Order: sequence, then C-alpha cells, then structure tokens
Amino acid sequence: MSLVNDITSFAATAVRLGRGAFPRVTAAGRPDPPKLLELYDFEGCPYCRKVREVLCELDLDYLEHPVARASPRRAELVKRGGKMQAPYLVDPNTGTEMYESDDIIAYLNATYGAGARAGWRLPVPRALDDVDSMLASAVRLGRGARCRRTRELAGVLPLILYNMEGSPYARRSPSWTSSTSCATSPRAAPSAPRWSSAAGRCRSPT
Ligand SMILES: N[C@@H](CCC(=O)N[C@@H](CS)C(=O)NCC(=O)O)C(=O)O
Repeated sequence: MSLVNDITSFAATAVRLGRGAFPRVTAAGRPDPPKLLELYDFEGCPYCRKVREVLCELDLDYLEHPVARASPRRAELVKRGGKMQAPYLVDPNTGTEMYESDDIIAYLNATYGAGARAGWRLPVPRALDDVDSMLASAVRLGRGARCRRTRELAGVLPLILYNMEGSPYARRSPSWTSSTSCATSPRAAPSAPRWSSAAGRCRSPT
C-alpha cells in the first residue's frame, strides 16, 4: 500500500505541475502576519488544494481545521460560516472570513503577496485549474476525503507540521490528518532556512 501511496502522491504532484513547491515571496521579504491564519479544508478537496498551494507559495503559516466528510469539526464550520463548504479562510489579522477558493486566493495575494502573485505563471482559466485539481484528487483515489474518527480527541494540542503542498511525501501526512480529523498546524513554508533551523536539515515533512 505504501508503494501505491507514493505513486499516486507523485502523480498528483505531476498533475499539478509542481504547484505549491516554489515560493513567490518568502517570510524574509514580507513579515509574517502577527496572528496565525486558519483554514477549514480537507486533503481530498480540489478547491482546498488550490488554496493550500497559494499559502505555500506565499510562505504563510496557518492553522488547519480538517473537515473531511463525517468529521465532527464540520459542525464547527457550519456554526462559524453558516454552511458546510470547504475551503473556508479565517484571517484574524484583518477580521476577514470567507468561502470560495478563488476569492480566498485573490485575498491572500492582495493582502500578503507583497507585490508578487502566487498561482500559475501563465493565465490558466479557472475552470481548467479546477479540473486539473480534481484530476489530482482523482489520482489519489479519494485519500483524505473522509474522516475515520467520529469524535474529537480531548486535550490534544494541534500538531505542528512543516509541510509544502507540492511535495509528494508531505501530502501523505495531511491525508492522514484529514482521515482522522486531528487539528494540525502545517507550516506552509517552502523556505529551506526555517526547516533547517527547526529540523537541522531541509527535508519535508517534519
Ligand atoms: N466554488 C467553491 C466550491 C467548494 C466546494 O464545492 N467544496 C466542496 C468540497 S471539494 C464542499 O465543501 N462540499 C460540501 C461537502 O463536502 O459536504 C470553491 O471554489 O471554493
């Protein structure tokens, strides 16, 4: 099963042409927002993938609330935003909360792009981007789309994951968290220096 996991994860990276692996702006060129961004999402969701890629490309840390199907966290999202739809971004720095992947991407670029723009380098139509991201979910055979845990884990602090959306190996960990609905705090940082200082080497996931 591990081989299938590796092959499908590499295939998903190839389908997305390495999106989410290369930063357009780093925290060195743009101060980190004082408060952690929060994202309600799940690994198997193609729209969520687009947002996670941009978070990586803008080198932004975020607290992830995995809301895969059957996750008990879904009720929290409905209470907060009014409906069950992922992705959902919360930015406590500006008091902004929003649904819709393309709106979230535009907001992140405008607020944290520091003059750069995360996304495809060529003008790829949104519909094509969506289909391509759906294809990436399809080659993963539905991994990270359904939560296997039906109750919250009491007293468990958020895990910290040094991650990047474009890494086939990093993808495997969020698949697991979406399946079990543990809170994670992925550090969406392709920047090697921060990994190196935390882990002693540049390797993801940590
Ligand atoms: N137009 C929305 C579509 C979002 C969407 O359809 N998300 C799906 C997951 S991929 C969803 O939340 N479905 C409801 C559910 O899973 O219960 C966007 O671009 O963000």
